[in-house]
Amino acid sequence: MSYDTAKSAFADWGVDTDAALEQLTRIPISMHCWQGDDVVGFEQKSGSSGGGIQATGNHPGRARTPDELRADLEFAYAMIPGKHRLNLHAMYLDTDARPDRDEIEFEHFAPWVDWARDQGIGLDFNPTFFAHSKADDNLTLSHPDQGIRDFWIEHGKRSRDIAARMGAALASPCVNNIWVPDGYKDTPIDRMSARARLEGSLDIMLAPPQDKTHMLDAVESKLFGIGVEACTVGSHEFYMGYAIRNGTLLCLDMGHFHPTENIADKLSAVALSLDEILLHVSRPMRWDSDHVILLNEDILQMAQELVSADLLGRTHIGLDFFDATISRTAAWTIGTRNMQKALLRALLMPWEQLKAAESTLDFSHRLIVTEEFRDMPFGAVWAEFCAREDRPNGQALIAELDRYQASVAGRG
Ligand code: RNT
Ligand code: ZN
Repeated sequence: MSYDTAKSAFADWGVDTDAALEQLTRIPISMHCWQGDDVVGFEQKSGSSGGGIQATGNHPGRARTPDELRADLEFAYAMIPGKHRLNLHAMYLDTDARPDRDEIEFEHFAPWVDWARDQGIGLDFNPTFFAHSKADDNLTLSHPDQGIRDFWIEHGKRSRDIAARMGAALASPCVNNIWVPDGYKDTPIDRMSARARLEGSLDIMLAPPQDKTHMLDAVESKLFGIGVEACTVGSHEFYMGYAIRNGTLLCLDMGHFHPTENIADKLSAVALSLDEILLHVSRPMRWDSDHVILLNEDILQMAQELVSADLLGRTHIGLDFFDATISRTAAWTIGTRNMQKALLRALLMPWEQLKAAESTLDFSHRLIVTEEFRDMPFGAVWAEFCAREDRPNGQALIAELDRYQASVAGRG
């Protein structure tokens, strides 16, 4: 179907496809560096990521150096319409120095900042509280040992400074997201002390004032992880309260809740008490498995809530998945494009009509419209978006993804 035919089909419902496309070009998605190398990082250490997170698979082509990772990212961005961001973790430093986590400096990330400036993209950042001998017990900021807590507090403070300098250098606020793996494999008898220690450490870490035009603090909760099945110190209730009291962003990771919970439903609820939200869009399968996101009902509902509740202006959309059984660049491309496709579909809904039906309790009409809309020609509008943004689609995209994967498959 041609774009013009699709455009008039949507116009019949009072939906302006050109306005939707225009809005979609202005929604940046923060692409996570860690899909490119299976969450290994560049600290030249052996060992797994730890902290209960795990990339499984050994498909050829994993990026082994910052240069390889940047090349792969450049390719992926060239497959994705629009301008996006890069979400870096502290363990992805690019330097010959070997600073420990409590010694990292802005200079260790300077090549990333120069590259981001050249690409015209913004950066987001994360302190790395896992894959380190001082995190082997799955206790960091809540560790009973003051010395270990101080080590991680210093890492967190330095990460905030680095994030602020990245934001200033690129004239775009850098979201610095704090996730710690802290928890207990078996039932603890003193949850309160652990949570009080986490709160105390966060308070010290976040005390130095930072300019919000350069850096935004975010905190990420979790239900459980492998090895911390009985108790996660930084639970949802813990961080929701913390974020509201301290004015930080709250990060909602779609894999960090009970499988029957609807994460889209949480957006409007937390948005009433928070200025801004960070999303880790992910696809849990049976656990926080971080599968590549599909254009499925969960993602569509997230996008619909962002649009219907008018939250796009105060939600930072980040991705968090890592699959090592497929091409890493295809994973980034497919997942990021799926997030965009979901946003496009949400922008193309007849919201006035739906909201009018709901407010008059005409739930039959609401159901008829949402279900009839499933057959609308979203694909033709997406194809137009790719054409306007000079990005491949369909078979041309597959050919590009295959070609690039073949070019990196020889990496050791
Ligand atoms: C872990 C969290 C966290 C990590 C990244 C690598 O369960 O989701 O966001 O995935 O920091
Ligand atoms: Zn996450």
